[in-house]
Amino acid sequence: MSIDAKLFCSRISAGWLHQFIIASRICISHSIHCCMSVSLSEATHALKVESSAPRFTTAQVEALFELPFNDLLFQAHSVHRKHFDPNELQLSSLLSIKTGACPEDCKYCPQSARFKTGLSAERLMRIDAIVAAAKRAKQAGAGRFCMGAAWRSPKDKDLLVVEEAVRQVKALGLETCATLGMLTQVQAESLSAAGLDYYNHNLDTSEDYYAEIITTRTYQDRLDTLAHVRDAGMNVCSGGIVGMGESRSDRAAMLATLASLPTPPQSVPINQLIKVPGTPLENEADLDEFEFIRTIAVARITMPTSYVRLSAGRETMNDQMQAMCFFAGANSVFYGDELLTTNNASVEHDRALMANLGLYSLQH
Ligand code: SAM
Ligand code: DTB
Ligand code: SF4
Repeated sequence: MSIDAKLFCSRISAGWLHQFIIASRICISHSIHCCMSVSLSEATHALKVESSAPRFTTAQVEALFELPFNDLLFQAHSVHRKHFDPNELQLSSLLSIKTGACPEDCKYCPQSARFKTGLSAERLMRIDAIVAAAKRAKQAGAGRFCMGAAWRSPKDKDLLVVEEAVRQVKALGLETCATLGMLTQVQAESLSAAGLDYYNHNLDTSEDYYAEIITTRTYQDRLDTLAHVRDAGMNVCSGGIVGMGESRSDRAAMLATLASLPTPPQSVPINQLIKVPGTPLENEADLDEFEFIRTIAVARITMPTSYVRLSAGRETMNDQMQAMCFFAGANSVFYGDELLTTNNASVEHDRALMANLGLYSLQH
């Protein structure tokens, strides 16, 4: 090919790319507009909008990922400022109330009984011990307390214990959250009646990549649990894990699915895989840091009124990386020295980081 022909081709493709970016911006801002008008009408009229058309297609979300980094961050931060105080962080503390020996085969999870991770299994904690931990979390500055159990789904007798814990934790003035596995509609209603504010149940990845990660329950099972939680009137906390070997298209598909739920989740945790020795994903390659920040930014744009939580993985992220995630629209973190069974960024470090960045905690 002659030099002129090469130049011609590169101009055509550069021009095409430019047109594509402009077209996708129009299309994306249209989607955002639709998405926000649905959310606003929901907030104002408390109506449930059950739309069959997805708010975002995977292709639209992929187009966001493809934007030049600065354009993506600018757009995400603008959306963020429109809906939130950009210097406010929601702080949630985690407690593993029942640890290990889980029958499921989630390849990332140190608590699956199928992998030798050296974790010692523990029974469901006593209510007084759970409440004591919640008091410490509140003292340290948390606004929400999230109780996690390594169950496929809770037994009804265990649910009674969790419900009493929810009542007592709530009485301390904390918001409550639980993540206990799959729920039936009746179980979701029972937790809601006990006063549970949020239920966490992650999609974890795209529908297509899901079978690479978990075989003991289906994607539809997860969507069904989210529907039960939503229908029981609780807030949904649902997100996923990145860095499990999935493609950008998988990350886009997961966010498109979350953003297109009948109501987008009120809270969206984005976890970076913690590579726990003994799990099948222990040697997974690191995800590029810019790609992680892009994922946060795209979550913010596609779910403008949701809290986006910079979740697992902060222990190994430097302050600059976390600051970029906050700029990109993350406005919630897990706060406390531990996650469920692994270390989190320490409270001491987080206090210093928040002071350094001028961030303050959301007053619930
Ligand atoms: N057993 C319940 C379930 O699976 O729904 C609740 C607890 S489970 C540990 C909650 C979530 O923690 C998982 O859905 C996953 O997103 C996240 N998680 C578990 N192990 C992780 C890891 N190694 N790295 C990042 N996130 C992880
Ligand atoms: C979520 O999305 N991440 C949290 C919470 N929801 C339950 C759990 C992270 C777990 C990290 C591995 C561990 O500590 O066991
Ligand atoms: Fe069990 Fe939950 Fe871990 Fe899966 S993620 S193995 S269901 S504790």
